[in-house]
Amino acid sequence: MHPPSRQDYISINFAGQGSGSYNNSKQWRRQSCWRKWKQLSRLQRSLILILLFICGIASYPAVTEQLRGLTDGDPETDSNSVFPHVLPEAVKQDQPPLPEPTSQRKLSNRRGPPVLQNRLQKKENASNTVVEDKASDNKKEGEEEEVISRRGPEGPKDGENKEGSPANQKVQLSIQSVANWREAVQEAFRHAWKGYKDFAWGHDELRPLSKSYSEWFGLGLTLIDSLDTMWILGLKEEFEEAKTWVATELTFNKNVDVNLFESTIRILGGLLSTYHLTGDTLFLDKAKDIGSRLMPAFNTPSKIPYSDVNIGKGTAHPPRWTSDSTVAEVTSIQLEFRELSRLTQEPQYQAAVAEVMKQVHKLNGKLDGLVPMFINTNNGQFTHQGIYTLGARADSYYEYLLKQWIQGGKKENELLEDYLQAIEGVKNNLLQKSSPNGLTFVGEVSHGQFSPKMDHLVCFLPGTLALGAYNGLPADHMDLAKQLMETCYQMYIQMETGLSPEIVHFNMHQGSTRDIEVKLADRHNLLRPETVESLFYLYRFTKDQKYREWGWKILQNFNKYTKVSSGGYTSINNVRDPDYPSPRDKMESFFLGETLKYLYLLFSDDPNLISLDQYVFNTEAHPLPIWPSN
Ligand code: DMJ
Repeated sequence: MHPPSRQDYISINFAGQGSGSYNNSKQWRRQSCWRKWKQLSRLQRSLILILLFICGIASYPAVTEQLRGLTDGDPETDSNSVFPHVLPEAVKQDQPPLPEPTSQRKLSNRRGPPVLQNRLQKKENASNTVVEDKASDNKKEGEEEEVISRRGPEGPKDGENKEGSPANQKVQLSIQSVANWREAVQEAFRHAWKGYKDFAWGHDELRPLSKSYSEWFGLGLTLIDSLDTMWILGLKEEFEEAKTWVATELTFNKNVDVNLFESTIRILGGLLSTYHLTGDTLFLDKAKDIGSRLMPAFNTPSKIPYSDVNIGKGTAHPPRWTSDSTVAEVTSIQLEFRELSRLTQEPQYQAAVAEVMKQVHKLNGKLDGLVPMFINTNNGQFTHQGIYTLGARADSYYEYLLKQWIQGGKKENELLEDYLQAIEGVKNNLLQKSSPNGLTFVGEVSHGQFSPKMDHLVCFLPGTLALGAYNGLPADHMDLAKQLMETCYQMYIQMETGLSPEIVHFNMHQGSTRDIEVKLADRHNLLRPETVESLFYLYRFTKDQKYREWGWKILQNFNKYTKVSSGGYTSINNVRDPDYPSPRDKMESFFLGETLKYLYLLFSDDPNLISLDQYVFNTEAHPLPIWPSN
């Protein structure tokens, strides 16, 4: 194993050692120039000023042309301006190609105090209008050709951009920019894959700094999670070598405990979707193998599954300290097991997961359709009641209500009822606005008390709401989706690294100076996908280019602060310190399975590349087919 080396991080600030002296010497130089200037006669000073003025006019076009070639013109994406750290040369070369600069891009990229942003944007919006902002009107994907937004000749329309919020800003992008962004995602994937291949091949997760790996289940988790991403991104060579590993090395006949939920969404989901995309039965055979080995988890007194299964021994158990399972875990394995039954024509998989939904549907202890976080595997009742969140331990329950309904052809009414009721529950109990800028956010309720805490995990919700609205659910779900999307983006862009922390707290009292606070323990970023996932849905349904722009900013920030030069990306501990974000030395499998896949699809111009009329994504971004109606 190689020890971690500082040069491995893209984000290390070598200037940190001497930043004080850099500032001092600059100040000293400024003072001495001023003294010399004061010693000149008035005539000398006037002559110098006139000369400078003439030189400035003469060189203006050349200078601007030159700058265009060097930077995208955005102080934030220009790595040495806002974040004054020094990047190692080798790492700089790893940066993806920069897109064509456009005036609108520059406007939308501005960070800084939200109040100031709003003021600036109000002014800018008054003079720059881009017309295309197609709201969701339940058009089928691909029915209308995508229009890249263009500046309208007629100027601003009535009602456009009145609020001046970043959410209402219109963005124009060139086709070339977006093509470059797709390439940048492919490049990021290749870079991540290189690290995995060089140091973690066949293991669960890459540890990019120590150039080693970590095992969770010992099943090549990253490789399996990445299969369909490689297929979608068109990385054929990489896909073929991974497929060879699956064919020759992957075995589930192992004496290992795996988590039912994690192995279902990542392994079973990954194999099923790869089977559908490729038609290669290798993946279906492997999916059947892991699916049947997970079934002992359902042998409990209540039929609510245990959290852990030994896939070699065929035994299952709850965690050592409790007989409870997590609600999100037992209710977010349904898409995969239902699909396995459909493909194999063996009903036991679907029956097992349907039983869980049936029981949860009937349970007492919900708050307006919102579920607690734990359920007991002996008596099938909710436990530790009183906490209601859309974050960890409950999140994908809501997502899978909607997605099962879509998967099954919108016939299963109980799923729809539970979903609609839960969204009303969110609106009535968890939705608030922050101060001073009125960002809409989803908080939590703990024993009757509202807490303005929001996990990054909750950022799946804008995408899910938008998907529901696209499938005919109330239009106000789309309005809420747009508001929450803005909030999730602000969770990134208001941080010094431009990357979201794991958890934020919103200010609600009048007189607050900033909307978002982050506690010390919550400052990490695990390369999670939820925000870019939602950006993908919002873009697909609205065709508003700003969502792509936001995704591009996020990808750039991942590249700036989490990319490891020898290969791979790393989770970081501190999104508030651009000089030393404190890498964690771990690349989660969902970075390849989800984050990069959603980014690529966000930048794709082909609505038929995983059409949302044909596929529904599981909670690990593995697309599964919507069942044909008969
Ligand atoms: C993934 O495993 C899935 O997206 C899951 O639903 C939530 N946690 C991670 C990503 O954040």
